[in-house]
Amino acid sequence: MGVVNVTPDSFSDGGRYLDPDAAIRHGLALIAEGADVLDVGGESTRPGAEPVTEADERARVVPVVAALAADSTVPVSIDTTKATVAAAAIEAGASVVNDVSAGLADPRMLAVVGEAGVGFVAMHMQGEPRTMQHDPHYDDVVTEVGDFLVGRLHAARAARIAPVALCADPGIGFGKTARHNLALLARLSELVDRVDVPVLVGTSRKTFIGSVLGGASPDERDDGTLATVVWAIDRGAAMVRVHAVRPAVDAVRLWSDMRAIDAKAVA
Ligand code: PMM
Repeated sequence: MGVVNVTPDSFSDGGRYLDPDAAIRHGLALIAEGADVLDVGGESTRPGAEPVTEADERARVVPVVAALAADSTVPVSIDTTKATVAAAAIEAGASVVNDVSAGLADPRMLAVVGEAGVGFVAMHMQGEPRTMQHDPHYDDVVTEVGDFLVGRLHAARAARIAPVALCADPGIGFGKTARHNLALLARLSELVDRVDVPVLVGTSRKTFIGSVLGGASPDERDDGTLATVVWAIDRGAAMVRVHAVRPAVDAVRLWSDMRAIDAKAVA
């Protein structure tokens, strides 16, 4: 899943693709690099981000979703917590709604997705973006994130979202310390086994990678991101959400060939 942020303030690429034409060109470039899904977002969810109005968010994403859905063969996902933005993006051609609040931020979200018959990504977050990094706490992060996701998937099914249209995401960096994120990745197989839907993992350029690497800036985190991409896929993730698509595609291709070869049969 390639990230297309149409925002002035996302932590890793804010402002680069605020112009719709630049965002569309970027999305098409990510497809050429091998993206299987494009995730278009118009509201930054970085820690401390201020909310945007529904009208502003819609104006940012709809032209980009419409152009990418018309010009490309890959599904377009809309990264939003607002049901009206999701509905407008679906109308413009989005076939997946990626909601970092798993349908909790807007009481109409699950119904909009269920009625439209599109895909839904339910992500775990503790708190809300403005304050989520103020001292996040868990007794057992992996169990609690798993409990949350199981509950939200149940709510999604109750809203008539088809079981095959669902995806779950542990929400790396959303109300979690670096150790929480590392624990979620270390025990990712447990989550994959618990939720009976494909798991999406988004580690790309996140702060915990900078922390492990001694303060690397977002632009310096793509190499570290790759280690987490290969790890997540190896532990059963069905999809990874990344900014730099080509290196991730190459790394997963190598992982796949190493895994497939019958080494004992090679002389
Ligand atoms: N991360 C961000 C935004 N949306 N959606 C899902 N499902 N999972 C994520 O990990 C996720 C997301 C924040 O990253 P960005 O600002 O680089 O888009």
